[in-house]
Amino acid sequence: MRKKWMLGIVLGILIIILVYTVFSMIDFYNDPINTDIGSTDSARKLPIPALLVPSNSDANSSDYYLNVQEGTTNFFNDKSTPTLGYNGSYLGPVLKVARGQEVRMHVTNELQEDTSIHWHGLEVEGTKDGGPHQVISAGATWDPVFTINQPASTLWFHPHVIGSTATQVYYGLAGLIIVEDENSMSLNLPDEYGVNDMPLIIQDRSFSQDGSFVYVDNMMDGATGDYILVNGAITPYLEVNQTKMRFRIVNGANARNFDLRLSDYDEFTQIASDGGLLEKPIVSDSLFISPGERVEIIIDFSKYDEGEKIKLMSDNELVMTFHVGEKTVDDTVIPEVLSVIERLDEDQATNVKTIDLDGMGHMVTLNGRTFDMDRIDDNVTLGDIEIWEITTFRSMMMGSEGHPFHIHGTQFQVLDRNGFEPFENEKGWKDTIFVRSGETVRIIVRFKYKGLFMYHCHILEHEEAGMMGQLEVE
Ligand SMILES: [Cu+2]
Repeated sequence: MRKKWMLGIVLGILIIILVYTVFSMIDFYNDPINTDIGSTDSARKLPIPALLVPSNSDANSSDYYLNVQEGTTNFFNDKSTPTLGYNGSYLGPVLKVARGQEVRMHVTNELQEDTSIHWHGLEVEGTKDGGPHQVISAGATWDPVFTINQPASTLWFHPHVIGSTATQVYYGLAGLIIVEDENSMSLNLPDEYGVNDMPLIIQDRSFSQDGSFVYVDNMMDGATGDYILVNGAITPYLEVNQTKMRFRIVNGANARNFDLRLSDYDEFTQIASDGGLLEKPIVSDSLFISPGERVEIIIDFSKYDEGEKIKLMSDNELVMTFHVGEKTVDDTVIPEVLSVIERLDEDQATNVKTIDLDGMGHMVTLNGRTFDMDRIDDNVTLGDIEIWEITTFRSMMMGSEGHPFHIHGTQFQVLDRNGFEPFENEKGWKDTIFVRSGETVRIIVRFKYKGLFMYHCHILEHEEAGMMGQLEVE
């Protein structure tokens, strides 16, 4: 009896290995192009997304228009790629808003399919969140109105519609939100958009011979690509003066983590995490960022000479290159105190919940089950503080490297990682936290807005496969 049981397990494992190998080979033969776009050095200038201009000039209340549209983009000189974008062919403009401002969005879906637009990291009521419950049908317009009421931060927006979030993001739907507040504007940080304050939306994509995207939702662990794109250009370059430059970095990849560093392991300074400025700057020589997460860093180029080329790498892969130019006047500073963060008190938590993230590829579960739109997984009382214990299963054979866990409509704080203090740069506001295989991360969160909200893994293929739940705050 015991032998049969063992034989069953061994056979099971062999079948899994076989399936895995077959799917890996399918990927291999799907052979993306290896167009030589030049040397390992950057080829194209970094595109800087435009600021979205409101249709009225009232500082307290503004109307913003976004069109979700199809287009083509030239990632390579001689090939055009069918893509999606907001008000353009790929990615979208930057929505720059101030705390206290009323925002009246008008989002028109010009696609032939449903979409939605989720404001990732924004603290708003469930009906304004842009999750799967706020579908914008083909041809329709969605007009949510909300008031910005959270600290200065770098947030972003992207589709969140059941069944096509991953592909719509992959084809180009994503954009940045910059929130400013009195504190951020008083600090004299680099904050001139497009001059010394730059967005870097980092993604990876694969292409076929004709230039079109290859979206391979493979059996490995989500859709990854062979090329790294920043703001929609393959490993671009940016000309910088010998000054301090602030970069608002978004991991906009579907599934891939980036381990960022400068070519010579030179130091830079992290000033913000997902939900806003850290309490104090952190000097570092590397930075891990998982899908959905944002960081703000400052690189001081004044230590370099004119003509130097500094590379931003992810492990040993080129992300982009900085071409150092002349010395110019720089009156920006990195203050020792960036913000004051109110600590959520463990003693005030009314509930402790466990979120168990398990599996990889298409076989993923959250608390042992997959997403059901008709099921509310958690009920929360408005204003309550809860502790969520997020665990991931450590697989013996093959498993996910980990899961970037995201909660909609709120920002949280990390209490501990495997019982130890969280990393220094995880001590600020977060809305997405990477939980490595076998880890337990405890977070504390206050639910300040009513409505239905999603929580899920931000590997978009895991989310689509059902690693998502919904909570109702009332
Ligand atoms: Cu996941």
